[in-house]
Amino acid sequence: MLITRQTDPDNLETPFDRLGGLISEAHYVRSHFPVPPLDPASFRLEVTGPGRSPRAFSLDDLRRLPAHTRRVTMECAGNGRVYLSPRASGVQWELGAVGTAQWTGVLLSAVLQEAGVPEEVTEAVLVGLDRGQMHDPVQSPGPIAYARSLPLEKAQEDVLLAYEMNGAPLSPAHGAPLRAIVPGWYGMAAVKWLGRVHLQAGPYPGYFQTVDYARWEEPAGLPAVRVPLAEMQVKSQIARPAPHETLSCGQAVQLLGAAWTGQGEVTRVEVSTDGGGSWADADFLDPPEAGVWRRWQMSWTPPAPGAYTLLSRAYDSAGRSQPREHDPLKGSYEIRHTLPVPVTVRP
Ligand SMILES: Nc1nc2c(c(=O)[nH]1)N[C@H]1C(S)=C(S)[C@@H](COP(=O)(O)O)O[C@H]1N2
Ligand SMILES: [Mo]
Repeated sequence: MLITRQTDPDNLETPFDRLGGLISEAHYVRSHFPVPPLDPASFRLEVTGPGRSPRAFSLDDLRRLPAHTRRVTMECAGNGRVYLSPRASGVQWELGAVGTAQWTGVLLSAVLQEAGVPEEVTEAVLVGLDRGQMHDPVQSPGPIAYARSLPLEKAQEDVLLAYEMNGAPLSPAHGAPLRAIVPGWYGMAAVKWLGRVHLQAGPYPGYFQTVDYARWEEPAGLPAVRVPLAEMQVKSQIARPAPHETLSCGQAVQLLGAAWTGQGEVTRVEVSTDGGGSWADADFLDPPEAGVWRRWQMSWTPPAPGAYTLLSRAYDSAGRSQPREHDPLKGSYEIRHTLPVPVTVRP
C-alpha cells in the first residue's frame, strides 16, 4: 500500500516504516506527466543519431536479445525533501521515495551494439513517450517529453532496458512496456515509457538535466555552474521506530533501517540515540551487492523516560559518509544528511 503525495499524475510513496524484505513490497511511483497510452504490439524503440537512418526495435526484437535480471535500489533525488527547512518546492517526500526491485530486460549496450554507435558519439539521450507542460521550477516552452541523457560510457556499462519488474510484466505506472534502469544513479535517470535513444556528440542540456534534477558546482575562480544529478550518494535511513513513535523505558527495541550508495558498497552504519552525541555500529542483515541497499539493525533499550533523537550514518567503500547538514549547493535534491527521528520514551 502506497501513500499518495500527489494525484494527476500519481506520485506515490512507500511507507518506509514497513520495511520488510530486501525487495520493496510496494515500489514508489514518481511521474511528471500522465501515463502515455501505449500498445505493446505496435511499440517500437527507436535508436537515432548522427549520419544514419533510425533503427527500430519491437518488443519481440528486444526479447530475442539475452535477458538479464538484477536487483537495483532506486532513490528519487528528492527523497526526504520534507526534511528541508525552509520548505522547498516539489513533491514533499518523507522517507519512502526509495525502493528495491528486481528488474529483467536487455542491456542497453546490446541494443547499441545491434544499432551501431558512430565514433563521435559521447552521450545517449533517453527520451520518454510521456509529455506535458512544466511550470515549476521554470515554465517550459510548451509541452515537452521527459528526457535524460547518459554518458556513453555509463550507457554501455550496466544500463538495463527492463520489461519486467519483480518477475511480472512492467506495470503502466512503472513505465510499461519498456523503461531504463540505471544502477547506482538517482531515479530521474531511469526513463520510463522509453521510446527513443538518441546518440549524439556532446552534452544534452535539456530541461531535466539543467533546470530540474541538477545541482550547483563552484569551479575554482568562476561563478557556479549547473551539473546534472547522477550517482546516488551514500545514505542511510531509519525505518523503525517511525518518527514520533512512543517506546517503553527499559524495554529493548530493534532499530531497523537500510543504507545504500551509488558507487562501491556500504561498509558501515552507525546509529546514535542521543542526537549525535555518541554513535554505535549497527549490524547488517544483507551482504554487499552492487547497486542494492543493505538492511541493518541494532538493539536499543531506552534507559530513561524522555525525548530522544535517533540518527543513522552510513559509510561506503570510497570512504564517503553522510554530512550533518544539507548542502545548499544541492538545492532541493540529494537530501542525505543524517535525518533525525524523534521518539518519546514513556516510563
Ligand atoms: N518518462 C519518464 N521517466 C521517468 C520519470 C518521468 O516522469 N517520466 N520520472 C523519473 C523519476 S524522477 C524517478 S525517481 C523514477 C521513478 O521510477 P518509478 O516511478 O518506477 O519508481 O522514474 C524516472 N523516470
Ligand atoms: Mo525522482
